[in-house]
Amino acid sequence: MKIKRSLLVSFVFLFSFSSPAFADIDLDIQTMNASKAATRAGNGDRGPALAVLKNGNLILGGGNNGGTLFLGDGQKRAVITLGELIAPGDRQKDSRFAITDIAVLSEGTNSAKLLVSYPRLGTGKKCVEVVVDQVDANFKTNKIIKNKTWFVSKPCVPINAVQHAAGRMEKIDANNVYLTIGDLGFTKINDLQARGDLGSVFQISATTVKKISTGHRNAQGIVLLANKTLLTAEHGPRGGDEINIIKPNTDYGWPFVTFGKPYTSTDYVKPAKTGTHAGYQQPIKYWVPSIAPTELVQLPDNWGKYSKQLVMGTLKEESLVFMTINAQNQITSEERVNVGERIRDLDVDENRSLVATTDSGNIMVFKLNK
Ligand SMILES: [Ca+2]
Repeated sequence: MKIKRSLLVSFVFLFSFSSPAFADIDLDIQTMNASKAATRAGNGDRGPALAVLKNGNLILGGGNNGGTLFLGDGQKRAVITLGELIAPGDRQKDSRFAITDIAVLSEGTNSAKLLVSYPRLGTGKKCVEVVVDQVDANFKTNKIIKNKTWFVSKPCVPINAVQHAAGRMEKIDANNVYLTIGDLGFTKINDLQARGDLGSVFQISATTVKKISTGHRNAQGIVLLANKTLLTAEHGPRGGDEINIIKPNTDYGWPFVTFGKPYTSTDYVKPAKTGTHAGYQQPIKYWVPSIAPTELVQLPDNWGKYSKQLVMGTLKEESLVFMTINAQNQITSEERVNVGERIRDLDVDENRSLVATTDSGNIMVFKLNK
Protein backbone atom coordinates (compact mmCIF):
# COMPACT_ATOMS: atom_id res chain seq x y z
CA MET A 1 0.00 0.00 0.00
CA LYS A 2 1.09 3.52 -0.76
CA ILE A 3 0.91 5.79 2.22
CA LYS A 4 1.52 9.49 2.28
CA ARG A 5 1.89 10.87 5.77
CA SER A 6 1.40 14.59 5.98
CA LEU A 7 0.88 17.44 8.41
CA LEU A 8 -2.59 18.24 9.58
CA VAL A 9 -4.16 21.35 8.17
CA SER A 10 -6.81 22.11 10.77
CA PHE A 11 -6.11 19.97 13.79
CA VAL A 12 -2.53 19.94 14.93
CA PHE A 13 -1.10 18.88 18.27
CA LEU A 14 2.23 17.17 17.98
CA PHE A 15 3.32 15.09 15.10
CA SER A 16 4.68 11.64 15.32
CA PHE A 17 5.57 9.66 12.27
CA SER A 18 6.03 5.97 11.89
CA SER A 19 6.10 3.75 8.86
CA PRO A 20 4.40 0.41 9.40
CA ALA A 21 3.93 -1.99 6.52
CA PHE A 22 0.73 -1.38 4.58
CA ALA A 23 -1.19 -3.16 1.91
CA ASP A 24 -3.45 -1.84 -0.86
CA ILE A 25 -5.41 1.30 -0.16
CA ASP A 26 -3.72 4.60 -1.04
CA LEU A 27 -4.23 6.52 2.21
CA ASP A 28 -2.99 9.81 3.56
CA ILE A 29 -2.53 9.45 7.32
CA GLN A 30 -2.05 12.27 9.79
CA THR A 31 -1.11 11.41 13.35
CA MET A 32 -1.41 13.65 16.41
CA ASN A 33 -0.62 13.07 20.04
CA ALA A 34 -3.56 13.37 22.44
CA SER A 35 -2.16 11.18 25.21
CA LYS A 36 -3.70 13.45 27.86
CA ALA A 37 -7.05 11.90 26.89
CA ALA A 38 -5.87 8.26 27.13
CA THR A 39 -6.46 6.17 30.27
CA ARG A 40 -3.37 4.48 31.69
CA ALA A 41 -3.36 1.70 34.26
CA GLY A 42 -1.46 -1.44 35.16
CA ASN A 43 -3.77 -3.57 33.05
CA GLY A 44 -3.03 -1.63 29.85
CA ASP A 45 -3.53 1.70 28.13
CA ARG A 46 -6.86 2.62 26.63
CA GLY A 47 -7.38 5.20 23.89
CA PRO A 48 -10.10 7.79 24.38
CA ALA A 49 -13.72 7.45 23.29
CA LEU A 50 -14.37 9.77 20.37
CA ALA A 51 -17.12 11.80 18.75
CA VAL A 52 -16.64 14.41 16.01
CA LEU A 53 -18.57 17.70 16.09
CA LYS A 54 -19.83 19.41 12.91
CA ASN A 55 -17.12 22.09 13.13
CA GLY A 56 -14.45 19.38 13.09
CA ASN A 57 -13.60 19.65 16.79
CA LEU A 58 -13.49 16.41 18.74
CA ILE A 59 -15.05 15.29 22.00
CA LEU A 60 -12.75 12.81 23.73
CA GLY A 61 -13.51 10.73 26.82
CA GLY A 62 -11.04 9.07 29.18
CA GLY A 63 -7.93 10.65 30.70
CA ASN A 64 -6.04 9.66 33.82
CA ASN A 65 -9.25 9.40 35.85
CA GLY A 66 -11.09 7.50 33.12
CA GLY A 67 -14.16 9.70 33.35
CA THR A 68 -12.94 13.04 31.96
CA LEU A 69 -14.47 14.68 28.89
CA PHE A 70 -12.14 16.75 26.70
CA LEU A 71 -12.58 19.09 23.75
CA GLY A 72 -10.06 18.58 20.96
CA ASP A 73 -10.07 22.18 19.76
CA GLY A 74 -8.70 22.48 16.23
CA GLN A 75 -8.23 26.26 16.22
CA LYS A 76 -6.51 26.45 19.59
CA ARG A 77 -4.59 23.30 18.78
CA ALA A 78 -5.25 21.95 22.24
CA VAL A 79 -6.92 19.22 24.23
CA ILE A 80 -9.05 21.15 26.74
CA THR A 81 -10.55 19.54 29.85
CA LEU A 82 -14.33 19.98 30.02
CA GLY A 83 -15.09 18.12 33.26
CA GLU A 84 -15.35 14.87 35.18
CA LEU A 85 -18.18 12.36 34.90
CA ILE A 86 -17.08 9.43 37.08
CA ALA A 87 -16.69 10.29 40.78
CA PRO A 88 -13.30 9.15 42.19
CA GLY A 89 -15.00 6.59 44.48
CA ASP A 90 -17.02 5.13 41.61
CA ARG A 91 -14.14 3.46 39.79
CA GLN A 92 -11.01 1.40 40.31
CA LYS A 93 -7.63 2.34 38.91
CA ASP A 94 -8.18 0.11 35.92
CA SER A 95 -8.37 1.27 32.29
CA ARG A 96 -11.62 -0.67 31.88
CA PHE A 97 -13.22 1.90 34.20
CA ALA A 98 -13.22 4.58 31.52
CA ILE A 99 -15.71 6.34 29.26
CA THR A 100 -16.76 3.79 26.64
CA ASP A 101 -18.50 6.03 24.11
CA ILE A 102 -19.83 9.49 23.32
CA ALA A 103 -22.79 10.27 21.06
CA VAL A 104 -23.68 13.79 19.90
CA LEU A 105 -27.47 14.13 20.12
CA SER A 106 -27.60 17.74 18.91
CA GLU A 107 -25.25 20.71 18.68
CA GLY A 108 -25.22 24.50 18.23
CA THR A 109 -22.36 26.95 17.70
CA ASN A 110 -21.33 26.99 21.36
CA SER A 111 -23.02 23.96 22.84
CA ALA A 112 -23.76 20.30 22.38
CA LYS A 113 -26.08 17.79 23.95
CA LEU A 114 -24.08 14.60 24.46
CA LEU A 115 -24.69 11.08 25.70
CA VAL A 116 -21.77 9.48 27.51
CA SER A 117 -21.53 5.84 28.59
CA TYR A 118 -19.17 4.32 31.17
CA PRO A 119 -18.90 1.52 33.74
CA ARG A 120 -18.97 2.56 37.40
CA LEU A 121 -19.14 0.91 40.80
CA GLY A 122 -22.71 0.31 41.96
CA THR A 123 -24.29 -0.35 45.34
CA GLY A 124 -21.78 -0.87 48.13
CA LYS A 125 -18.94 -0.25 45.59
CA LYS A 126 -18.67 -4.02 45.20
CA CYS A 127 -20.19 -4.41 41.78
CA VAL A 128 -20.15 -2.80 38.33
CA GLU A 129 -22.91 -1.35 36.17
CA VAL A 130 -22.90 0.50 32.85
CA VAL A 131 -24.38 4.00 32.90
CA VAL A 132 -25.51 6.37 30.13
CA ASP A 133 -25.68 10.05 31.10
CA GLN A 134 -26.96 12.99 29.11
CA VAL A 135 -24.34 15.74 29.37
CA ASP A 136 -24.73 19.35 28.24
CA ALA A 137 -21.46 20.87 27.03
CA ASN A 138 -20.88 24.62 26.78
CA PHE A 139 -17.96 25.59 24.51
CA LYS A 140 -17.93 29.27 25.60
CA THR A 141 -17.07 28.33 29.16
CA ASN A 142 -15.70 24.87 28.28
CA LYS A 143 -17.76 23.29 31.03
CA ILE A 144 -20.12 20.33 31.19
CA ILE A 145 -23.26 19.73 33.23
CA LYS A 146 -24.56 16.23 33.90
CA ASN A 147 -28.19 16.58 32.89
CA LYS A 148 -29.98 13.25 33.32
CA THR A 149 -29.13 9.56 33.60
CA TRP A 150 -30.81 7.67 30.76
CA PHE A 151 -29.79 4.11 31.60
CA VAL A 152 -28.16 1.94 34.30
CA SER A 153 -27.57 -1.73 33.45
CA LYS A 154 -28.77 -4.52 35.75
CA PRO A 155 -27.65 -6.73 37.38
CA CYS A 156 -24.70 -5.06 39.05
CA VAL A 157 -21.83 -7.52 38.38
CA PRO A 158 -19.10 -8.42 40.93
CA ILE A 159 -16.02 -6.25 40.32
CA ASN A 160 -13.60 -9.15 39.97
CA ALA A 161 -15.42 -10.13 36.76
CA VAL A 162 -15.47 -6.71 35.13
CA GLN A 163 -14.65 -6.83 31.45
CA HIS A 164 -16.61 -6.58 28.18
CA ALA A 165 -18.63 -3.51 29.18
CA ALA A 166 -19.28 -2.60 25.50
CA GLY A 167 -21.35 0.56 26.10
CA ARG A 168 -21.23 1.70 22.48
CA MET A 169 -23.90 3.99 21.09
CA GLU A 170 -25.29 4.86 17.67
CA LYS A 171 -27.50 7.91 17.21
CA ILE A 172 -30.95 7.39 15.71
CA ASP A 173 -32.15 11.00 16.08
CA ALA A 174 -31.80 13.86 18.62
CA ASN A 175 -33.75 11.89 21.22
CA ASN A 176 -32.91 8.22 20.63
CA VAL A 177 -29.83 6.01 20.38
CA TYR A 178 -28.98 2.34 20.10
CA LEU A 179 -26.81 1.07 22.96
CA THR A 180 -24.76 -2.12 23.37
CA ILE A 181 -24.27 -3.68 26.81
CA GLY A 182 -21.68 -6.45 27.03
CA ASP A 183 -21.77 -9.55 29.20
CA LEU A 184 -19.47 -7.83 31.77
CA GLY A 185 -17.76 -11.17 32.36
CA PHE A 186 -20.79 -12.25 34.41
CA THR A 187 -20.45 -15.88 35.49
CA LYS A 188 -24.24 -16.43 35.21
CA ILE A 189 -24.49 -15.08 31.65
CA ASN A 190 -25.91 -18.47 30.61
CA ASP A 191 -28.88 -17.94 32.95
CA LEU A 192 -31.47 -16.05 30.85
CA GLN A 193 -33.21 -14.65 33.94
CA ALA A 194 -30.15 -13.74 35.97
CA ARG A 195 -28.34 -12.01 33.11
CA GLY A 196 -30.99 -9.29 32.82
CA ASP A 197 -29.71 -6.45 30.60
CA LEU A 198 -26.30 -7.99 29.98
CA GLY A 199 -25.27 -9.05 26.48
CA SER A 200 -27.97 -7.03 24.75
CA VAL A 201 -28.68 -4.23 22.28
CA PHE A 202 -31.15 -1.55 23.41
CA GLN A 203 -32.94 1.41 21.96
CA ILE A 204 -33.07 4.11 24.62
CA SER A 205 -34.36 7.65 25.06
CA ALA A 206 -34.46 9.93 28.13
CA THR A 207 -37.61 8.13 29.29
CA THR A 208 -37.79 4.76 27.51
CA VAL A 209 -35.71 1.58 27.34
CA LYS A 210 -36.47 -1.12 24.78
CA LYS A 211 -34.43 -4.30 24.47
CA ILE A 212 -33.88 -5.07 20.76
CA SER A 213 -31.80 -8.24 20.82
CA THR A 214 -29.74 -10.47 23.10
CA GLY A 215 -26.93 -13.08 23.11
CA HIS A 216 -24.12 -10.58 22.41
CA ARG A 217 -20.81 -11.07 24.22
CA ASN A 218 -19.07 -7.73 23.74
CA ALA A 219 -20.30 -5.48 20.92
CA GLN A 220 -17.60 -2.81 20.59
CA GLY A 221 -18.94 -1.54 17.27
CA ILE A 222 -22.42 -0.43 16.19
CA VAL A 223 -23.51 1.42 13.07
CA LEU A 224 -26.81 2.32 11.44
CA LEU A 225 -26.19 2.15 7.69
CA ALA A 226 -27.59 4.63 5.17
CA ASN A 227 -30.10 1.91 4.18
CA LYS A 228 -31.23 1.74 7.88
CA THR A 229 -29.67 -1.67 8.55
CA LEU A 230 -28.22 -1.86 12.08
CA LEU A 231 -24.91 -3.74 12.40
CA THR A 232 -22.72 -4.67 15.36
CA ALA A 233 -19.08 -5.76 15.53
CA GLU A 234 -18.44 -8.16 18.43
CA HIS A 235 -15.61 -9.85 20.26
CA GLY A 236 -15.87 -13.63 20.40
CA PRO A 237 -14.11 -15.66 23.12
CA ARG A 238 -11.08 -17.32 21.46
CA GLY A 239 -11.87 -16.55 17.88
CA GLY A 240 -15.40 -16.12 16.64
CA ASP A 241 -15.40 -12.32 16.34
CA GLU A 242 -18.56 -11.39 14.46
CA ILE A 243 -20.47 -8.83 12.46
CA ASN A 244 -24.21 -9.16 12.98
CA ILE A 245 -27.30 -7.59 11.43
CA ILE A 246 -29.44 -6.63 14.43
CA LYS A 247 -33.05 -7.73 14.16
CA PRO A 248 -35.70 -7.23 16.86
CA ASN A 249 -36.40 -10.04 19.35
CA THR A 250 -33.45 -12.09 18.14
CA ASP A 251 -30.92 -14.14 20.12
CA TYR A 252 -27.38 -14.09 18.73
CA GLY A 253 -26.32 -17.13 20.73
CA TRP A 254 -23.73 -16.12 23.32
CA PRO A 255 -22.78 -18.01 25.52
CA PHE A 256 -24.49 -21.07 24.00
CA VAL A 257 -22.83 -21.07 20.58
CA THR A 258 -19.72 -19.45 19.13
CA PHE A 259 -17.42 -19.99 16.16
CA GLY A 260 -14.58 -19.49 18.64
CA LYS A 261 -12.75 -22.16 20.59
CA PRO A 262 -13.50 -23.26 24.17
CA TYR A 263 -12.10 -21.29 27.04
CA THR A 264 -9.78 -22.79 29.57
CA SER A 265 -11.29 -24.08 32.82
CA THR A 266 -10.45 -20.86 34.67
CA ASP A 267 -12.58 -18.64 32.41
CA TYR A 268 -15.85 -17.10 33.55
CA VAL A 269 -18.17 -19.10 31.32
CA LYS A 270 -17.88 -22.15 29.14
CA PRO A 271 -19.69 -21.88 25.79
CA ALA A 272 -22.05 -24.84 25.34
CA LYS A 273 -21.11 -25.45 21.69
CA THR A 274 -18.07 -24.19 19.84
CA GLY A 275 -17.27 -24.01 16.12
CA THR A 276 -20.97 -23.64 15.34
CA HIS A 277 -23.82 -21.15 15.46
CA ALA A 278 -26.59 -23.73 15.07
CA GLY A 279 -29.96 -22.77 16.51
CA TYR A 280 -29.21 -19.05 16.71
CA GLN A 281 -28.98 -16.06 14.39
CA GLN A 282 -25.89 -16.42 12.16
CA PRO A 283 -23.35 -13.60 11.87
CA ILE A 284 -22.88 -12.18 8.35
CA LYS A 285 -19.12 -12.34 8.90
CA TYR A 286 -16.84 -13.99 11.45
CA TRP A 287 -13.13 -14.27 12.12
CA VAL A 288 -11.17 -17.21 13.53
CA PRO A 289 -8.65 -16.49 14.99
CA SER A 290 -9.90 -13.28 16.50
CA ILE A 291 -8.83 -9.80 15.41
CA ALA A 292 -10.54 -7.97 18.34
CA PRO A 293 -12.95 -5.62 16.55
CA THR A 294 -13.78 -2.17 17.88
CA GLU A 295 -15.90 0.57 16.34
CA LEU A 296 -17.62 0.16 13.00
CA VAL A 297 -18.44 3.06 10.64
CA GLN A 298 -19.76 3.46 7.10
CA LEU A 299 -17.57 5.58 4.82
CA PRO A 300 -19.15 8.67 3.25
CA ASP A 301 -19.41 9.13 -0.52
CA ASN A 302 -16.05 10.83 -1.20
CA TRP A 303 -14.04 7.63 -0.83
CA GLY A 304 -13.96 6.60 -4.52
CA LYS A 305 -14.48 2.87 -4.85
CA TYR A 306 -14.53 2.60 -1.04
CA SER A 307 -17.55 4.93 -0.69
CA LYS A 308 -20.27 3.39 1.52
CA GLN A 309 -17.92 0.60 2.58
CA LEU A 310 -17.72 -0.50 6.20
CA VAL A 311 -14.58 0.23 8.16
CA MET A 312 -13.89 -1.55 11.44
CA GLY A 313 -11.04 -0.84 13.84
CA THR A 314 -9.19 -3.67 15.56
CA LEU A 315 -7.14 -3.85 18.76
CA LYS A 316 -5.16 -7.07 18.54
CA GLU A 317 -4.50 -6.87 14.83
CA GLU A 318 -3.74 -3.12 14.87
CA SER A 319 -5.56 -2.66 11.60
CA LEU A 320 -8.48 -1.06 9.86
CA VAL A 321 -10.66 -3.56 8.03
CA PHE A 322 -12.37 -2.18 4.88
CA MET A 323 -15.37 -4.26 3.81
CA THR A 324 -17.81 -4.03 0.91
CA ILE A 325 -21.43 -4.57 1.91
CA ASN A 326 -23.85 -5.06 -0.98
CA ALA A 327 -27.54 -4.16 -1.30
CA GLN A 328 -28.47 -7.56 0.17
CA ASN A 329 -26.33 -6.73 3.24
CA GLN A 330 -23.74 -9.37 2.38
CA ILE A 331 -20.08 -8.65 2.99
CA THR A 332 -18.44 -9.38 -0.35
CA SER A 333 -14.86 -8.18 0.17
CA GLU A 334 -12.45 -7.53 3.00
CA GLU A 335 -9.20 -5.57 2.85
CA ARG A 336 -7.02 -5.11 5.93
CA VAL A 337 -4.83 -2.07 6.39
CA ASN A 338 -2.13 -2.38 9.02
CA VAL A 339 -1.83 0.90 10.93
CA GLY A 340 0.45 -0.41 13.69
CA GLU A 341 -1.78 0.96 16.46
CA ARG A 342 -4.58 -0.51 18.54
CA ILE A 343 -7.69 1.32 17.28
CA ARG A 344 -10.08 2.19 20.13
CA ASP A 345 -12.73 4.34 18.45
CA LEU A 346 -13.65 5.61 14.98
CA ASP A 347 -15.75 8.40 13.51
CA VAL A 348 -16.01 10.49 10.33
CA ASP A 349 -15.14 14.22 10.43
CA GLU A 350 -16.42 17.30 8.59
CA ASN A 351 -14.04 16.72 5.66
CA ARG A 352 -15.35 13.18 5.49
CA SER A 353 -12.06 11.84 6.69
CA LEU A 354 -11.92 8.83 8.95
CA VAL A 355 -10.78 9.72 12.49
CA ALA A 356 -9.46 7.12 14.95
CA THR A 357 -8.22 7.16 18.52
CA THR A 358 -5.57 4.64 19.52
CA ASP A 359 -4.52 3.01 22.79
CA SER A 360 -1.12 4.75 22.62
CA GLY A 361 -2.98 8.08 22.86
CA ASN A 362 -2.83 9.15 19.23
CA ILE A 363 -5.50 10.59 17.00
CA MET A 364 -5.15 9.38 13.42
CA VAL A 365 -6.93 10.97 10.47
CA PHE A 366 -7.23 8.91 7.28
CA LYS A 367 -8.05 10.27 3.84
CA LEU A 368 -8.07 8.58 0.47
CA ASN A 369 -5.26 9.87 -1.76
CA LYS A 370 -6.69 10.84 -5.11
CA1 LIG B 1 -17.52 6.75 19.30
